[in-house]
Amino acid sequence: MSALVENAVGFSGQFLSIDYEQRKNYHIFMKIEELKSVLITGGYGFIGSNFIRLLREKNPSVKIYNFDKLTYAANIENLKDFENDSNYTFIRGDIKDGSMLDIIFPKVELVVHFAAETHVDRSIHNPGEFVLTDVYGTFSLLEKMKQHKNVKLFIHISTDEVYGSIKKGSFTEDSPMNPSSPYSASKTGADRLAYSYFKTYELPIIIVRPSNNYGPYQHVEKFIPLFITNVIEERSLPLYGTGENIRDWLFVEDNCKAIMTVIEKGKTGEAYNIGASQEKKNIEVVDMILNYFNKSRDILDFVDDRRAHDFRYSLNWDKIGKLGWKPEVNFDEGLKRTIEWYINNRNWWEKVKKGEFSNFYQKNYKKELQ
Ligand code: NAD
Ligand code: TDX
Repeated sequence: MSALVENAVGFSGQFLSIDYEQRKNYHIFMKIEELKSVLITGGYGFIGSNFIRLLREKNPSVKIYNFDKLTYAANIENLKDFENDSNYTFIRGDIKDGSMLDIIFPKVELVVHFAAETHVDRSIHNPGEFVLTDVYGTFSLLEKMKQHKNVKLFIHISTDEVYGSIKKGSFTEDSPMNPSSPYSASKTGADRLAYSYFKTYELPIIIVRPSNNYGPYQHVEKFIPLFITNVIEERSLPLYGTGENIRDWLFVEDNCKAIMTVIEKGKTGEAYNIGASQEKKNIEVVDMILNYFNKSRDILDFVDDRRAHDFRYSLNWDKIGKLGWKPEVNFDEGLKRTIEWYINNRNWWEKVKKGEFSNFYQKNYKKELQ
C-alpha cells in the first residue's frame, strides 16, 4: 500500500483558466473523457470505489487522486486492481487536515467529495464523529477551494436524508430540509455549507442528493449486504420495527453515472436529486432476498426499531432527468447482481465481519455476531 502513496512532487499539469466571476450559475461543460486530473475523497468506500472504477473505464488516462483516511468503512481491496495503474495515486489523509489537502489541490481540475461517516446507526451511538467529519471535513475542503483557484468544479455528495421522511409524494430540490438523525443533520450542515461557499465566495460547486445506493463493495453494516451475508451464514435477520419503512433503491453504477452527468452538464450553485423510482418496503426487500436463497421468513428477527427511524424517502428527480440521465438497472436485476457479488466475494466480507464490525454488532443489536 505504501508504494501507492505519492510524495506530491513533479506534477506538471496544465489547467484551463476560466474567469472566476463567470463561475456563478455557470455550466462548466467538462467532458468525462477529456478530464485530466481528479481528486476523489473517500475513494476506498462503497460509492467512491465504484465511481473510480467507472471513471477509469470511461477515461483510461485521467490522473486519479484518491484521498482517504481509511476508516473502518474503507477497504483497500475495493481497488486492488489499481495498484499497477500509473495514473492512480492513493493519499492516506484526513479531509479535516488542510495541510494534506494543500498538496493535492494544486494538481487537480475537479474534486468529487464522497468522504463521510455514513451509517445512521453509528451516528446514534457516536454523533461527534459525524459532526467532525461530515461538517468540519467538508468545511476544510471548501476552504481549499477558496485558496486553489485552479480547481474548476467541486461536486459535493449529499443525500436524500437531508429532507427527512415523507408519507406521500416526493421531495424536489427546493423542499425544506428536515433531517432526523445525527448523520442526516450533519450531512445537511455540509450540504448548506457547500451552498454557502457557492453563494458567498462564488465558487463553482454543485450538490447531488442520491437516494439509497446498493450494489457490490457496500459495507456489511448496511441493510442489503447485512441481510444477504447473514442469510449466507445462516444467521437471523435483524429487521427494525415492522419492516414497513420504505426506501428508494438506486443501483450504485446508476448513481455514479448520474454524478458524471452532473459533472458534464450540471450548473454551479444547483442541487440535483438522484432517485431511482424503485421504492420498496424493507420487508419486500427481505422477501426478495429470502426468495433468492429459497428460505422462509422464519429467520427474521424483529428487533427494536431504530431511534427516529425515517419512514419513507422519496425523491422527485425530474431535474437531473432533464440533463439526460435516467437509472438503467431495475431493482430485480440489481438485487440479483448484488446477491451474486456477495456470494462470489465471500473473502471480502468475511474479513470485514470478523473485525471491528463484530463489536459494533454487539453494541447495536445487543447480540453476538460470532
Ligand atoms: P462509505 O462509508 O462506504 O465510505 C466512506 C469513505 O470515506 C471511506 O473510505 C472512509 O475511509 C472515508 N472517510 C471517512 N472519513 C474520512 C476523513 N475524515 N477523511 C478522509 N476520508 C474519510 O460511504 P458511501 O456509502 O460510499 O457514501 C459515500 C458518500 O455518499 C457519503 O458522503 C454519503 O453520505 C453519500 N451517500 C451515500 C448513500 C448510500 O446509500 N450509501 C446514499 C446517498 C448519499
Ligand atoms: O439491521 C438493519 N435492519 C433494518 O431493518 C439495518 C442496518 C437497516 N434496517 C432498515 C433501516 C432502513 O429503513 O433498512 C433500511 C435501510 O437502512 P440502511 O442500510 O442503514 O440505510 P439508511 O438508513 O436508509 O441510509 C442509507 O441511505 C442514505 C445510507 O446508509 C446513507 O449513508 C445514505 O445517505
